[in-house]
Amino acid sequence: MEKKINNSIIKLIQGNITKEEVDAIVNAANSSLMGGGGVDGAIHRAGGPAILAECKEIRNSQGKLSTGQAVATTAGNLKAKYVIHTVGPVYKGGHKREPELLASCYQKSLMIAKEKGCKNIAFPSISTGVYGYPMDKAAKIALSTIAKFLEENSSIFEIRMVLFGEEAFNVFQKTLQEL
Ligand code: AR6
Repeated sequence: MEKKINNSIIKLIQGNITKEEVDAIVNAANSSLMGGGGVDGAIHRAGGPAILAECKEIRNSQGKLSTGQAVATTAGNLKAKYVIHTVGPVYKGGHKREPELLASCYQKSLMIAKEKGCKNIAFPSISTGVYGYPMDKAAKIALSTIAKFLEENSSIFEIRMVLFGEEAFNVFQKTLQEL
């Protein structure tokens, strides 16, 4: 399933994000930047120690990464040039600025990818695992933020949302159809 916006395309893919061959892979990290489970664990395992080494340097120079912010590192052994680490909000009912912070993750990651000259980028569904964001609400925010970026910027040509499992894929598909 895909949707064209200007000269760019949003693609929905069901699979494992570490297998994507794109310029940038986005990681659903935590503020420590020291790795974790879910996508974060999978990216560090597949990408090797070079990613954590650079995360440590960033941590030492800038401190923790705030929720809604993003930062790029090498992609190590992954078939990408960069991993863009972003920290999604923990879902606490939706009234603690979660929607705005989740939108910021997509927006900031896309701005970094643009600055780095990336032509394509793969996102996981940020915050919808350990951080508990309801998939339907997260899908609306993810896809509308990406669409807005593509309406305003023409430098990134392909944005892939890589969904883990059929349920997530179906929710994103329905949301993209309604966009
Ligand atoms: N490829 C694509 N999607 C995946 C993969 C994968 N390999 N693995 C999981 N998902 P999560 P969060 C989906 O928990 O909610 C970590 O410990 C998963 O099904 O990875 O932002 C970090 O260190 C879910 O839909 O990220 C943080 O502490 C989505 O990716 C914390 O989890 C996000 O799930 C961040 O939690």
